[in-house]
Amino acid sequence: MTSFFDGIPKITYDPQADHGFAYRSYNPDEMLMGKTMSEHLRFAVAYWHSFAWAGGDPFGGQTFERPWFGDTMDHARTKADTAFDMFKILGQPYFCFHDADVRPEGATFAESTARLHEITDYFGEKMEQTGTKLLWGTANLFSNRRYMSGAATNPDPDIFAYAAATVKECIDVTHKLGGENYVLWGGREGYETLLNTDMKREREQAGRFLQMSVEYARKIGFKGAILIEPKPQEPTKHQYDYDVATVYGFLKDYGLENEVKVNIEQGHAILAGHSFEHELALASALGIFGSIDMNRNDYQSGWDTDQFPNSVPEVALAYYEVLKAGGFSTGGTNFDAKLRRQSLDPQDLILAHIGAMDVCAKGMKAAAAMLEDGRLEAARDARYAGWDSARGLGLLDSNLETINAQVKSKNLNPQPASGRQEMLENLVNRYL
Ligand code: XLS
Ligand code: NI
Ligand code: NI
Repeated sequence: MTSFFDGIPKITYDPQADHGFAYRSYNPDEMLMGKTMSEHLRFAVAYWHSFAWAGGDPFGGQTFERPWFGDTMDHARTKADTAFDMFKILGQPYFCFHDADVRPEGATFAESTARLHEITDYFGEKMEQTGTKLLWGTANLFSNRRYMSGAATNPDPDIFAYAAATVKECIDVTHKLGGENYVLWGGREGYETLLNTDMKREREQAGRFLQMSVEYARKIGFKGAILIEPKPQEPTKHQYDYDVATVYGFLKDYGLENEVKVNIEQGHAILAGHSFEHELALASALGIFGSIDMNRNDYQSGWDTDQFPNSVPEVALAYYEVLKAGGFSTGGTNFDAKLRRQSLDPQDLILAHIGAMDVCAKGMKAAAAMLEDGRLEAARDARYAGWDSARGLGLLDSNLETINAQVKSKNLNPQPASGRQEMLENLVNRYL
């Protein structure tokens, strides 16, 4: 153990604890609908926000002081040691990382790559010792200045090539560590101004880049899911992976709708003008639901503030859609969330995760109760019952002329029925 978390005990389920270092709702072994809570929720810690982010905002730089901040491989190992100490304390099953979070950038591509392989070998040993698994790996194709005009969508083919070469290495290390998914978030795949942008060309580059990534992952036998993470804007003014519907259209265009799924982030859904549950329900309806990033935005500032979840009703509605989609298979609940920049202390990092896991556990239990009760689904089924009748089923195979003749001959005069929204909302509130 490093000394960073000294004095902080291993967190266990203890609803009566008279201190903050206990789970009050998250009992990993508790059974719910035939699975343990740990299997339902599949929690992951995001390496970047917890261990690489220094507390900056647009008006000020670093507020956090961490012994692993620095650009040597020794720093990278101390960072890994501390990260795995935290994983042991929290006992969450998974973590996620980008290449740039875990190794210092080298002077050349070859040096960066060698460092990535070296540190991920070190991860491999630690994963074996602790039992922590990799939910997903990804490449950071947005922080370095070379990516200021995009990675796959860059006007310079050499930058496309550099990004493609980097993704190959990141898929390799994700595969090596038994990662269950590989994520692509198009951080700068979009534009700032149409005045200098050829949108048609950029979209085609992004489509081919994704095809190449899928081809390579399958070629090396990577069995995990490949996920796109939609986001409408930030950092670019307009991003091509705007939301689930846009991503689906893009996947169809490039023949990838059966190969690629989505990693849906709560805050990104809000930025796109949707609710989180809308994005989840749509992904499930389209057959591309993969995984979630469970971090919220500040509703007043309208920005991707990456806060830990703390609203049980919001989380419950999201997990209701996850359960209806059949639950997670390769996916899980990643906390792509960072502390507030005034939360300087080691204990803040632990408390943030404890709170988030408890909120998710409460939300998951409420969602399961809503589903098991069955009244919400029964009301929905009743609303569409006409479509299950012979007449409803026949209608979609008919045509306008036949339908027109039937409406006239039957003298049809349909009457509207109540949608019962308030009744359904009241029902939901009984479980929260
Ligand atoms: C940024 C994204 C990012 C991805 C991984 O807004 O959420 O953190 O999850 O690159
Ligand atoms: Ni985000
Ligand atoms: Ni994210």
